[in-house]
Amino acid sequence: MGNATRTEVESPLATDFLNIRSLLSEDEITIQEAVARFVDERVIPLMGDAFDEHRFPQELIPEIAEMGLLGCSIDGYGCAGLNSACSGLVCQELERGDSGIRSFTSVQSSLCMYPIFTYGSDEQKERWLPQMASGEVIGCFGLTEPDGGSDPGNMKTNAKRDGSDWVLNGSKAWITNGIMADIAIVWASTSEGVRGFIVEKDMPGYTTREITRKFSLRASDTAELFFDNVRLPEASMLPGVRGLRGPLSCLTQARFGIAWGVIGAAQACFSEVLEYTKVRELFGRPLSHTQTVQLRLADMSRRISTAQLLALQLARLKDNGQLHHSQVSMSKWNNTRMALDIARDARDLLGASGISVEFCAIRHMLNLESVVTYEGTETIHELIVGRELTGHNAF
Ligand code: TGC
Ligand code: FAD
Repeated sequence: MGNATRTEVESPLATDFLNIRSLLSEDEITIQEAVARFVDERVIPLMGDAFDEHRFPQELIPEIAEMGLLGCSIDGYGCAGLNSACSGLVCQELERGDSGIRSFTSVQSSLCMYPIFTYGSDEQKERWLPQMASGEVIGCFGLTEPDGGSDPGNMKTNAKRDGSDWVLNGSKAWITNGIMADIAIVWASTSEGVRGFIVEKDMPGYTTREITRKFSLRASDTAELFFDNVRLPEASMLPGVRGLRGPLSCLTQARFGIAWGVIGAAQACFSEVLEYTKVRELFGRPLSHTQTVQLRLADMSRRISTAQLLALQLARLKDNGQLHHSQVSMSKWNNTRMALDIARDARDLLGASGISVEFCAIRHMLNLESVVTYEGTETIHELIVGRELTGHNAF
């Protein structure tokens, strides 16, 4: 640091107190900066209105695709083949804009392109992945059912063989991208165990219904999916996996992205409130000169910093092939809790302004109420870690 004061050093303390940037490669920094610019210039200016209007900003999809952010960790098929830290940083920057934008990208990349790439036939990969990378085809992922999302092993949606076809019946609830999706990756119970199917929008018997009037993730498309005797050719089934391991392995990818993404939401809230406390004068001094306010700011910074280290270690384990899904669970749990607590506290420090669309804290706070629930609730992740530690299943 030389003679520079802490506030004069190059890295912005609000977002990188521990200089995590020094642990990143040139490529990782370049990708992060490019996505950060896009989020600052194109995403943040429209998110308040999109949230207020309960609208997913679909106009951003071509730009997100153009930047190579869809399926960015896949090698080939028009995808960027980035390493895990890069794909995490992409999520972090996008979620600094809004969890809805990261959700859109996570679902497309981790929950739709990943299973096609990992479990799909060559024909399925050739047919779908390039169009999904370019944003021409949008996907959604149907695992959760109305009767209970935490226990997907209890799924009622089923597919039965009929000649060389499958016939799909059932429904899925709370499905991100569900209305706009051209294809749905649908997980169904069969006589061979759980299997994944690529269901196309126009297939007879497949319908969707938008879930409206949400208080959270308002700038995201959420839907119910219904399957009434949907006839699927054998070629629609993902041949490479059977059993719950299929969908759960996709969740590991998406949970990894969330562990990174929520850092961005927390950084947005923290940066905003840090600036606010510098200019908000009460009792004859700026709020930031007050001890208890500094304690709260210091605590936010501590929690963001530890979440960053955790996420980076997760990425390095992933690239070394050493990552266990329970480690992803611990990180999704820790980092989402961190972000939600910071968003709530930042909202409070903003006073009445904190409930205005002009400030981002309440939008992030409300979004994070979904993030703490989807991709496995906080309790589910605690129990996954508990099971790993004790060897006993307590679900
Ligand atoms: P369990 O016996 O534990 O596992 C069955 C098989 O799966 C394997 N496995 C995993 N593999 C990869 N990654 C994981 N995370 C895995 N978890 C388990 C396991 O080894 C086993 O394999 P095999 O070969 O031995 O059969 O299964 P269980 O029925 O006891 O369930 C365990 C539990 C509760 C942890 C699981 O059901 C669970 O994770 N529940 C939460 C469900 C969930 O997270 N749903 C998310 C839906 S998608 C979503 O929310 C998208 S939000 C999108 C957005 O907008 O960003
Ligand atoms: P439940 O499973 O009914 O849980 C209710 C409560 O019970 C929770 O607090 C839970 O922690 C607790 N609980 C459950 N089991 C136990 C236990 N054994 N011990 C103690 N407590 C327990 N799903 C998809 O498949 N695809 C998507 O794209 C998708 N997008 C979503 C988008 C949004 C905005 C939201 C809100 C959800 C989305 N989901 C999606 C669904 C999400 O994954 C589920 O909501 C989540 O898995 C929890 O399921 P549930 O809502 O049915 O809650």
